[in-house]
This record gives sequence, C-alpha cells and structure tokens, in this order.
Amino acid sequence: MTLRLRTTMVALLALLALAFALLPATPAPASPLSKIDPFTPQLVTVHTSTPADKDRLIGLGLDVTEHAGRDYVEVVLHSIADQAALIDQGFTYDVRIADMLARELERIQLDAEFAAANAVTDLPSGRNSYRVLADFGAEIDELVAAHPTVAKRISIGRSVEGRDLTGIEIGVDVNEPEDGRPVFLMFGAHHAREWPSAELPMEFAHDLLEGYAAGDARITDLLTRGRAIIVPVSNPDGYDASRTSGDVVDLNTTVPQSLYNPVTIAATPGNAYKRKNCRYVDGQTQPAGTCVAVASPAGIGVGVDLNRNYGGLWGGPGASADPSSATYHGPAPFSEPETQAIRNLISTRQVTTLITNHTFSNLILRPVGVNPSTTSPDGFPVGFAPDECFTTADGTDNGMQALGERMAAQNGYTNQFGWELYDTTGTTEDYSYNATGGYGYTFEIGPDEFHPPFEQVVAEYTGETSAADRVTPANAAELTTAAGATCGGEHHDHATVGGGNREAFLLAFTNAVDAGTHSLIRGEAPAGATLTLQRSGVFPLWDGTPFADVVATSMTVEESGTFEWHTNPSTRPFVQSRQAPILSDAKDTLQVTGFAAPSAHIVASNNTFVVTEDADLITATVQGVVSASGTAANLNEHYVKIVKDGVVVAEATGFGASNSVTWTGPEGAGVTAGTYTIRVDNYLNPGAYSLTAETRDIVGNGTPRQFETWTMSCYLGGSLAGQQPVMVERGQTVDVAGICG
Ligand code: 0X9
Ligand code: ZN
Repeated sequence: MTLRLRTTMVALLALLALAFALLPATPAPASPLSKIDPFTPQLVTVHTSTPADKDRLIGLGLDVTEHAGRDYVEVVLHSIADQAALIDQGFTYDVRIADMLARELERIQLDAEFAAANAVTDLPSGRNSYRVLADFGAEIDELVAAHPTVAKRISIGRSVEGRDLTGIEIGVDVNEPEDGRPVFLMFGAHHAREWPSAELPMEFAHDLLEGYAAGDARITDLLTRGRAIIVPVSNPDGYDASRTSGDVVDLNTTVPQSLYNPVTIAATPGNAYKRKNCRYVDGQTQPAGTCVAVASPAGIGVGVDLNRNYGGLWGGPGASADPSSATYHGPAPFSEPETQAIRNLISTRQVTTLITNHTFSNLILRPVGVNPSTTSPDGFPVGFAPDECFTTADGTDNGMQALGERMAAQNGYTNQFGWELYDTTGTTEDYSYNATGGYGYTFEIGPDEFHPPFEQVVAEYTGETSAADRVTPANAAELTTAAGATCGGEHHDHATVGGGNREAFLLAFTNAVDAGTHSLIRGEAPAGATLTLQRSGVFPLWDGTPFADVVATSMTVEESGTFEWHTNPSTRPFVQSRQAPILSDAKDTLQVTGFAAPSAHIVASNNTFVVTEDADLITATVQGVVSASGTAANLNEHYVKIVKDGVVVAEATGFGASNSVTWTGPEGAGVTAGTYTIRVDNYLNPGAYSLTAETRDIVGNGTPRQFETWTMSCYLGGSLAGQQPVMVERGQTVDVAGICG
C-alpha cells in the first residue's frame, strides 16, 4: 500500500528527516530521484515584442496567465516539455517565481503567521485564512439561518464529480415568489487555483446581509430593488483539488517504491496550480475523488477550461481543441455540467449585471473577447459591443465602458476589453452578454499571483492595498487606447483606489437595479397571476453553426394588481448589431499565392493592393495551403493585416485554418481609392498561403435593423390567459395592456 501524505510543512520536515535516516548507508546506484521529472512549476515572463508574438505564444497551448503587457506575457511552465516548447520556438523569458512549490510552502507559512497575528481581520466575515470547499456551504447555511427572510441557499446544479454548485440568493423577502426585481449575479472560482475569486464574492454576501441587518440605507435600498445571487465556487471539483491537494504530496503515490526511491519524500505541487475542471473523459462523469487520485502533471493536463466552454462564438480564437491544453474548450459548447448549470441560471432569471471573478492582474475586462476587426462568422467585423457606450435619460454615458471606469476607480484596476491582452472565445461574460444583453465583466483580482498570501485578499476586498500592489502596468494607457476611443471618452489610470472591490461590487449591484441601463415592462394583472417572458433565438458558434438558445423567466403578480418587471432588452445585442447588408460583387481584387517561409522565422509579406475606386469595405482573407511537395501547411500561423500609409488599420490574429479581416474605413466611413498594403505575418511555417483581398459596396439592407421581442404570457390558475409580443429597448419603459386577457 502506498503512503500518502498531505501534511503541513512541519510534518513534512519531520518526515524528510526520517526519510534520510532510513536511506541505505551505501550510496544508491543513481540519484534517488533520477526517475522523477524534477521540474517544479515556474512562473515566467515571456518576452513578446509584437502582438503577433503574443498570439504565437498563445498558440503553443501553454498555461498562459492574464498577466501581460505590451511586450510580455506571464506563463506557468508545468514541465520540462513546456519549457522546451518555449525554447524551441525561440522565445526568451525571465523567471518570476522559480519554484512555485516553494512559494506554496512559503505562502502556507505566511498564512499561518498572519492568522496567528490577526484573530479577526477587516473582512466582513472577520476571516483570517482561505476557506476550504466545505466552508462555503456551511457558511451559506449559517448566513441563511441568521437572516432567514433575506437569504436563501440555492443549488444550481452539480459538477462532473457530483459536487453541489451552491449559491446564495440575497434580497428582501427572498423566499417570496419572483416579483420582477432584477438580478445582480456574481461568480467565483471558474479556475481552480484562483482562490481569492471565491473569497471576495463570499465576503460580499456577508457584507450585504450584515449591512442590511445593521440598517445600512444603501444596502437596504439595493436589496429592496433587486436580488444578488452569488455562486462563490463555480468549479468545486477543481477548487477542492487545488485547495486541498495543493500541499506537499509524496511521490510514492505515483512512482512505485524501489531501491531508487526507498521511502522518498519528494514533493510535487499536487493540484495547487490546477486551472480546469475535473473532466477526465469527454462526456463521462466519474466518481468524486478521481480528480485528485489520478495523477496529472500539476492537474493541468486534465479537464475542460470552463471559461472557454460557453456558447458565445464557442470554438474561436483563444480556445483550444486539444484536451491537454490549458484552454481546452471541450467537445461542444456547454459540454460541462458546471457551465450548463450557469447557463440555466442566466436563462431563467433577468440578470442585468454580472461579474465573474478570476485572478490575477488587476483588471476589469468586458466584452468583446476577440479583436473587433476580426471577420466574424457572418462575414463582417466582430465589432465592439453595441452597449460599449450607452447614454441614459439623464444624458450621461452609462455603457459598459463607463461602468467599468467607475468600478476601476474603486479597485484601482485597469478597465479594458477582454481581447486587449489576448483573444478569447467561449467565456462567461461573452456568452451572457450575447445571449441576454446583461452587462458582464471579468474581474482579475490582485497584482501578481493566483492565490497570494491571504493578507492580500483582505486588502483587495477593503481597498487597503499597498501602493506597490496596485500599480497598473506602465503601458496601461497604451493597452486601453482603443477603449478610450470608442465612446469619445477618456481613459483614466487609477493610481489610487477608493473602496476596493467591495465598492466596485456595490457599483455593479447599483447598475443592476437601475432601470435606466436595462428595460422595464409594466402593466396590470390579477394578483397571483404568473407572467412569463420567453425569447428563442440562435447565436452562431465561431464556425458559423447556429446554436439554439432560449431565455425563459417568470414572475408572480402581487396584491396590488400591478407589475413592474425589470428585464434585459428584448433584442439581443448580437442581433441588434448585425444588419446583414447585401454586398455588391467584388470591385478591386488581389490574389496572391504566398511563398514558403523559412522555418522558425517570422516573415512579413507585404502585398500591394491598388484600390481604384472608393468602396464601402475591404476584406482580406488568408488561408494556409498544402505545399507542392504535399506537406500540409501549418494552417494556424498566418495573420492578416490591412495597412494604410504605414499604419495597421485592421488585423485578424486568431489561430485557425484561415484568418479574415474586414475594414469599413475610418469610423466606418468607407474605403477611399489609393494604395493599400495587405500584410501577411507568417510564423514558423514552411508551408505557403493564399491571399485574397477585395473591395465591395453595401448595396442594400438584406435584413434591415433586426429586432426581437419577448413573448409575454399570463397564466391564471395554471392556464394560459393571454399572450403578447413585447418589444423593449435598453433604457425604455413599456406599458403592456391587458396581458391576462
Ligand atoms: O483566460 C481567461 O479565462 C481569463 N484570464 S485567467 O488568467 N483568469 O484565466 C480572462 C478571460 C477574459 N475574458 C474575456 N474578456 N473575454
Ligand atoms: Zn481565471
């Protein structure tokens, strides 16, 4: 029977001493650890001098963090193979944390000292150390017991290994039927190792409930006008594995005892740096415990990246089809029970604002996830989110960018698009925004670690961070230029923080209950009537496949005989922004069959495209081709850019069989006649490519601006009493007459 150790550092040291005492007096024939990959994970800063370098790096499928700047990306190296992949591809890097296991042990030590010195902290719960999985459910039960009319435990589903996806719903009269109030939704721990992302939402639950109990006017107002739903651990299997098998593990569990490792106590980080969920075999469930019992290098190879598994443009740039990749998108959109449960929650409530918490990099990220000039499945640029800017009735801008700015002023983070560091598809907020129109953000909490010493968690919540910890990257302004441009607004760097993430969360909740940034449907109906709102539609996956989606929510009419239903707009942003114009035949065209680039070199090919007459748009598409010798081209390494007067005006840098970019001219005003350069950046590719560029005019609106309606129904005593289509836009209030007949 193998010896399994999960131990504190003290116990480990004792065992190490014992192990050495038991070693044979004669030297072993080889190093006792020679059979074991001695590599411990490292956090390294990879130099990427161009954005394309960054994409090329991401294409390697390594464990890339969100911590990146103009010329670097931080990457976790889990094995010698990871390290070799970097070196082989000619990347250079600096080591930031040379031994993440040692850092893990150091953190355990620091946390023990911190807890010993601080029996109670400034957190709403007073906690002084990280929770374990069971703490969340137990604490939710305690909160509900202490605040029974304001808090309710909910279960939204189960994980791959059958663990409960537990949440807490908070609002005045929370046990009464749905009454048309909007929902502010918050998630933590999609990624296993990102522990603070579960701590902060849980603290916010305490804050709301204790604030309400203490008569705090602002919190009482929020909980009267809306409900908060908090699911602190979205990936409980992975979280539990990371949290509890992150301590030192005896390698005898994976390497049979032999002369070479008599009683070896060697250390691995277990699952401390696991990212994904615990799916071992696509589509199959498995007993609880498999995730920690079956070895995988630092738990990273196994599982689906839940934050690539959602349906919004699933399967596109920044997501991998390779199950061993850190960003494996899974075999299908919503293939995982965890994302299915979240989808079900978002589709059955009117979630007007959402924050999904992650670590790290001090960022507030918002849709879209892909460079806006990338050609989307319908042939037009992906574009900016239609609600990037939105002017409310009072004349102020309250779009997603503006709310991001206000929150950033509180937590001191940088407010920017999801795509600014790297493309992603299939993420939580891209899906929820596309499917519902509810504002959605990813928070990347903390400056530099997945799970830093706990003291930092306290500071991130309260805002008492040290200056050093909240410094935004030197190039933050550069990274957010595009963000500043779109609403005609300015970007601000937040060198100082206000009320920390506590205050940022409160601002998000405030937006969630403000009808000015969503929609309101009002009317009269008999008390006790059940009203429903339903909308079916499709949104495309990245390959263009239509993917069906239904939102179906309900409420009960109260004694007053009137209702006010806070909803998302009836037309989804994706539909609203897609007008599917009819295009003319190609006007000017360029056709090039490319060269075979020398291997392991970055080669830019500049192709001149003379546009003889003005046009509405220019599209350039590059495709890898099979070389004459029959060698299949690496189809993943061509980027295509439209260059005017030496400036890249639009580019597509995704990984895939082809890349296509569409430019509609400055501010969409059309393309003027002149000489353009269509640049193909060809990476590491001995194959060739074909390039097409063409201009076209928009000759009509195939489908004029599309609208969607909610189907509103009234049920009296369980039978259908009336039904109407209801169209309502963002910021609009619609009065519905006679919905119950
Ligand atoms: O890559 C991710 O899933 C997130 N970063 S992390 O380091 N926590 O893994 C970032 C997701 C950003 N999503 C979009 N803005 N689309
Ligand atoms: Zn994450």
